[in-house]
Amino acid sequence: MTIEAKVIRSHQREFDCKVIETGELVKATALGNLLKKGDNIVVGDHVYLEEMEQTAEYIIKELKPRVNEIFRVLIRQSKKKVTAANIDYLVIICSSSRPKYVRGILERFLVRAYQWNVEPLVVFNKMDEYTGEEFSIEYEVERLAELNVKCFEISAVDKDYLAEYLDLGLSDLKSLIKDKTSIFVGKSGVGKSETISTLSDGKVNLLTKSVRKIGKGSHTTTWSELVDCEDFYLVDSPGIRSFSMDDIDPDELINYFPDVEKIALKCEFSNCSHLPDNKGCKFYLEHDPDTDEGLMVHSRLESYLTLYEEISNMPYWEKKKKYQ
Ligand SMILES: Nc1nc2c(ncn2[C@@H]2O[C@H](COP(=O)(O)OP(=O)(O)OP(=O)(O)O)[C@@H](O)[C@H]2O)c(=O)[nH]1
Ligand SMILES: [Mg+2]
Ligand SMILES: [Zn+2]
Repeated sequence: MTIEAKVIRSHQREFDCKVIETGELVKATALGNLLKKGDNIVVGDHVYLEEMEQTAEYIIKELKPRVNEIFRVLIRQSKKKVTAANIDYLVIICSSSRPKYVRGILERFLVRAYQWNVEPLVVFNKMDEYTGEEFSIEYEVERLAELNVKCFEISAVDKDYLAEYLDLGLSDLKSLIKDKTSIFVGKSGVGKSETISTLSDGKVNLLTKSVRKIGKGSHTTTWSELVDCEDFYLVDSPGIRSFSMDDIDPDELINYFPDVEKIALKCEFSNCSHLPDNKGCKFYLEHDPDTDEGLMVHSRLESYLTLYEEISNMPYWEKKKKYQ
């Protein structure tokens, strides 16, 4: 008899699995031939287990196809290093006060969401301290309108804070992620731990500073864990938090800006850099100075061009270009 289970922790060939039907936690070993060399079963994977009658041990017989994968590319080996699978949401947390809001970090995580094929959710936290002087939450949300990303306005320290600028608040976030598996990302200090604690009604207080240090200090990118927060699940893994984009091929980057790509595809110039001095480039034809229509995509285009420039100047991609 085979049993379906979800992998919640992995240590080399041994896996902690949660049986879907009963919720029981069991340890299982993967068959050697299940995986291609170098690949691994990761947290979030759905597997089929079989219990060995003599030893009462569980063996992973089969890996269910993945809905999506969280990965980085090991560019020199041209290989994907997968750290988690079957993730429902990438919850990108931004601070609305201190540390100050950095649009570029939000953009980087949006790129990852599209690259990984995971739905992004954007959370503006610390709204109890928002003044509107340093950035406008309405503008930041408006510029993402084409992407149809759900944006939330919350205060992790004040459960009763009601959204004032956006349609969605804490209770909406809570019901959306219920029974789903999410990854929480964002710059240090934006309130990831506080938000997770609030969303779990204080039941989960796991991602403390000391726990996170372990991962950082030992330079391991392999551990990752699925945390059961009762109402929802989250995946914690150090590799996911990195802002660095150096594993992305600059020529692929446009695929991860779907709103910009939509217009870029209409640009009549092949190999257009879409820079403002390119006369006739579709981006600037769209821009109507009277209505300001098209300006929002310009703001996204700007982010795209900045990231494109940054990645292209990474030693690896620079070298690759030279020898093409
Ligand atoms: N005023 C206010 N403070 C908050 C809010 N959310 C978090 N904080 C505070 O901001 C500080 C940082 O919050 P954390 O939850 O530790 O931030 P983090 O994103 O987990 O940071 P790292 O673990 O370093 O990545 C703490 O002192 C929190 O109490 C909020 O909504 N409003
Ligand atoms: Mg934290
Ligand atoms: Zn162009």
